[in-house]
Order: sequence, then structure tokens, then C-alpha cells
Amino acid sequence: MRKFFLKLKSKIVNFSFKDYCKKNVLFLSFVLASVINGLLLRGLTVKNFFDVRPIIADAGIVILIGAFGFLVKPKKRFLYYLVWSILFSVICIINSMYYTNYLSYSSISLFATSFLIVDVGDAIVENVMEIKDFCYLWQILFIVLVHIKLKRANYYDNFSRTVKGFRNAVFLGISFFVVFACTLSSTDIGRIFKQWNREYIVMRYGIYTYQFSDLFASLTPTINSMFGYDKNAKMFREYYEDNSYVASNNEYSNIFEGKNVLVIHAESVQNFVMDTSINGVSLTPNLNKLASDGIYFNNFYAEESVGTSSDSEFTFATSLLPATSGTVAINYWDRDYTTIQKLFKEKGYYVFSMHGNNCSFWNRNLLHQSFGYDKFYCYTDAYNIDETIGLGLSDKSFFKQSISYLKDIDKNHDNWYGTMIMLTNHTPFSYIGDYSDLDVTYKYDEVLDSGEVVTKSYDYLEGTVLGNYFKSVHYADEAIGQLIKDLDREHLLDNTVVVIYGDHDAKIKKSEYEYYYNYDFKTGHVLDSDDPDYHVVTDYEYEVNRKVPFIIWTKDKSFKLKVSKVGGMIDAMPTLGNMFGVYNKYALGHDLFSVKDNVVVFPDGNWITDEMYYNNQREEALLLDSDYLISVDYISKRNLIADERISISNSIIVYDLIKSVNDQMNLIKNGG
Ligand code: GP9
Ligand code: MN
Repeated sequence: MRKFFLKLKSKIVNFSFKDYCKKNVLFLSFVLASVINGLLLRGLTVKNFFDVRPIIADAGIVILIGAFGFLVKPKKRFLYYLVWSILFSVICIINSMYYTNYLSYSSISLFATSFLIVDVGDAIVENVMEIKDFCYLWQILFIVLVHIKLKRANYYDNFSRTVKGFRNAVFLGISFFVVFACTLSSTDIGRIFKQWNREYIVMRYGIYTYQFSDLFASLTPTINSMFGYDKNAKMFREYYEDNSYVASNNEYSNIFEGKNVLVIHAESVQNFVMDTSINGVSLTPNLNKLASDGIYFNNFYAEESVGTSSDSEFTFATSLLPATSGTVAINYWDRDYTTIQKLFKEKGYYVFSMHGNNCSFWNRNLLHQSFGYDKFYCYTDAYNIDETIGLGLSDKSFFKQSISYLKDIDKNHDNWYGTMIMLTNHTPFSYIGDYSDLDVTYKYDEVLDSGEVVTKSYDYLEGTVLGNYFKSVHYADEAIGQLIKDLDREHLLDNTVVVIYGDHDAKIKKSEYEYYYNYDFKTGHVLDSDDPDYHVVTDYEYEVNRKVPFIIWTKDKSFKLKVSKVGGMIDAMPTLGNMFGVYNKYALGHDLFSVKDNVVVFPDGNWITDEMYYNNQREEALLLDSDYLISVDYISKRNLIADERISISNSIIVYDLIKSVNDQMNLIKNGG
């Protein structure tokens, strides 16, 4: 041991940094470029430039990977570093784009869903890619240039494959990691294992460590379900021993028993559009009418993760949160979930779904079977694709053609529960063109010197993503209005409860809102960003604005009410279920008519209550009720709820825990 330290000491004393750099130009160039790109990515996304901890972690992992280059023949070494440089640049590019859209980092598990990107390709090009996403490519160019220079100087002829070089680099890499490990808190360690707080992990561990830990986590859906079952099953049993969902009892219990249900999954409809008029024209007159004649939850969030539409369907159906890695629709569709569809089916309802896009999008042909739907009416199997807007059949045609199916269903079944999944109002919204009659230019009268009055116009929202979204949402609203009329004409509303939810926000960038809020109608220009009246849209304002409408309506207008208490998609099933006398003992949400102090948990661990929005990633809070005195205890209690809700949901999803309980029950029933 003593000998080792003496040797180490003499090595350190005799170490010449200049010599080391000279001998390892390619290796060090690779390390430096990769670390700079990691820093650049954090700087351009989470604006985390100055924290040295992720730099140390990035350096550690890159050095370790670079170390293996010493085991490659010098002439092939360049290729080794080139491949890794390409891989690292691609990682940075993908994460940069992903962050712009989701304010989070990408996961390898999403590659399973990447075939869906082909269908939404235009949306990616129009809304997702930006020039800045490609700045990371410099690393590749840099490595090539360094190589050319070294080759010209016959650099490679002077070296051979060297185990010593490998050993030294590994030692260096490990040293970086040891230093880094000393800076970790228990929260940091917990979060890298749980993986859902991706922004935090990248800020703390750097992009490369995140991406490797994510690779491991993403490969684990299969590995996971093989290991860790006992621990998760125990957690599940203990949780439900004390917290099994108990049916609520309030003035809304069973009010709709025996009625049919028509759920409208309203693509990308955000709540704020219901309070928006452009040039005095309401964007959503039909939704507004339904909301004011029914029960309208106006402080409601979708709680979706990377599975967007499919996650909302899942959370609505099960009252569980989406998977923390991958998506239920693609990776875990074949589990045994307790769903609202199955519960209605048990009551004798015919249960079906309808959609105008490919039946296999989001794996719906399988997912919907797993939810318990009797039939999925989709795309060319059920519809004549006579009018395409964006991804598939236009909503107006979809609704029109669905009426005859609904009439048949109503004729042949005493009771039915159906979901209609809308499509047209899907990002990038630019296909809406003439299908919407909403004018988003701004017209004004100008008095000329001669006294003549002429009408002039500014482009205003014309040609912007938000402007297209407004047109598109206006179209979706018209489609809903037309559907309600047609249903009424066919007497399909007489015994039906119509439920409408926005499936998630429209994923429109903050800069679009800033343009909209800061538009100066006097000049037709946007205010300067240093103007005292300039409205900066903060991350918090943006997050809180992601609300979607949730409406429960009947034709007889028997319940007219606006609920402003905070709620989420996870609460939809318990709230609606109670009105029909169905309940799900595994529900993690609450009946919004019974719950006090509700907490809406997002899949990344952030949460919102009536009092505050809490960003768990940054450990920052936005107070929503300034009269409320918030304590540390208030936050930590809700952090625990968030952690528990995410963990229990994920355990059920990954380990198919409801199935194992059902299997045991069947065994007991059958006397096994
Ligand atoms: C596609 C539709 C859109 O069929 O449901 O899915 P999204 O891109 O919103 O998840
Ligand atoms: Mn959607």
C-alpha cells in the first residue's frame, strides 16, 4: 500500500500537464468539446451555466468513455472519438428540441414511440426545431479538424495502443466522480433512481450521466417487471390497506344513474380560450354555452406526460398517473387496469370509442381493448375519409359520420358509454386555413387628412402559431356545436350525459404568448421588451395557464355550476363515477365534490393546490393565494403525496399489480 502511494506521489510530482496535453490531443479535444456541449445545453435550456457540479460529472463520464479510445489502434482512434462525438451531439440536439416543447429532457424509452413522429412530422418541423438546436454539431466538425491537423503532423505514427494511457484516463475519470460524489445530497441520489424529475437530474448530474441513467431506466420496463416485484407489491398492499378508495357520498351521488355517457376528448383545447375573444368574436361560443348550462370545472389540469393524448385517456380511465418511463399506451398497455370503461360494462353498458385517425396511433387498437371497450370505430375501418385536415379525418366529418353509428348503438343497447376522440385541433394548427372563418387580423378605421375614413388592417395574429391555434380551436368548437345539434335532432341527448375534457395544453411557446400580450394595437407592433408595460410570460404563468376545461352537461340543464376548486384528470373518474354509482377502489384521485385541500400532481413531481404551484424540480413555489401562510411542512406533506401518487401508479403499471390481486381473488373464489 505504502509502495502504491509513494509511486502515486512521485507520479504526481513528476507530472507535466503540458506533456500530457501534447500526447493526448485527440482525447482531450473530445473531452473538452463534449463538456462544452453539455454546458451549452444546460445554459440554453435550464439556464444553468454556472454550477460546476454537472460540469465535473460530465467530465467524469466523458473521460471514462474517452479512456477506451487508448485501447484502440492509434490510426482508428479518431473513428472512435468521432462516433462518440456524433452520438453526444445527437443527444444534445434531441434534448434541446425536446426541452423547447416539454420543458423537460428526452428519454430513450420514447424511441419506442418515435414511429408516431412520422405522423406528426410537420408539427416537429414547424413547431419544434430551431436553429439553436443544431449548434452542438460544431463538436463533430471540431474533432474532424483536429484529426486532419494531427494526421498532417504525423501525430499517429508516434503512438501505439496504450494500456497505460487507458489506466491513467480511467483514474482521472474516477477522480472526477469521487469529487462529484462528495457534493451529492440524499435527495440527489433518490432522484437519479426515481428518474421522473429529469430537469433536476440534468441540472445536478449533467446531460451525459442523465442519458446513461435514463438508458438503464428505459431498458428496465422489462427488467423491472422481473426484479423488484416483491418490494413494489408490498408497497402496493400497504398503501391500499389504509387508502383503498371509498365511494363518496354527496348531493351528486347517483344523480345520473341509468343515463348514457358520451365523453368528448377535445384535442389540445386549453381553458383560457374559453375566456378569449378576438376582435370581439368569442373563440368558443359552443363550449361556453355548454359550460354555463352544465357543471364546469375551470381550474382543471390534464396531468399528462410524454404519452400526451394517450396519457390523458389513461388517467381519465383509471384515476392513476401515467408511467414514469415510457408510456402506458406503448410499453404497458397489456396490464390489467381497473377502468371506468370496465366498470360501466359491469353495469351492462355497451362501451365503445371513436376516432378519425389511424387505429394504431398510440397503439389504440390494443390499448382500447385493454381499457375494456367493446368496439373501436376508427379511421377507414369505420369512416369515409372524405375531408382530411392535418393528421386525419376532419372533426366535422368525423362527428357527422358518427351519428349513424350512435343511432344504431342507441337502438340496440339499453345503455351505452362512448368516447369520441377529436383530432383536427392538433399542433401545428397550420392546416386549418379556410376551414375556420375566424379572422385574426386587426381592422381599424383611419381618418385621412381629407376627412375620409378608410378601414385598414394589421396582420396581428395572422400567420402566427397562436393565431392558427385560435382559428383551429374555433373550428373544433363549431364541430362540437354541430355535434350537439345533430345528437339533439336524433333524440340522442334525451338520456345522455355529455362529458368534455381538453386532453392537454396546446404546447405553444412562451414567445407566442408574449407577442399576443404585448401587441400594440396603436402601432401594429409588439412592445419593446424593455418597455415598462412589457408583459414577460414567466415559466410559472405558463405552467399555471396549461389548464384544460372539464365539463359535465345534460340537455335539461339540471345542474348549472362553476367549480373553481383545483382538480386534475386523475379526479375525473372518481367525480364522474360517483354521479353514476360506479367507483374504483384503486383510484388515486378524488371526487371533486367531496375532496378538501386537493393536490394535483404532475408526472414530473410538480404539483398545484388552491394555494400554490410548486416546482419540485427547482424547489420553488408560486403563491396563488397571497393570504395563505405557507409553511415548510405544507410543502413537504404535499411532496410526499406527489411521490406516493407517482410511485404507486408506476408500480401498478410496471408490475401489473391489480392483475395479481385479481388472480388471487379468482384463486380463492375457485377454491384454489
Ligand atoms: C392522434 C391524436 C393525437 O390520434 O390522438 O395525439 P397527441 O399527439 O395529442 O398525443
Ligand atoms: Mn392530444
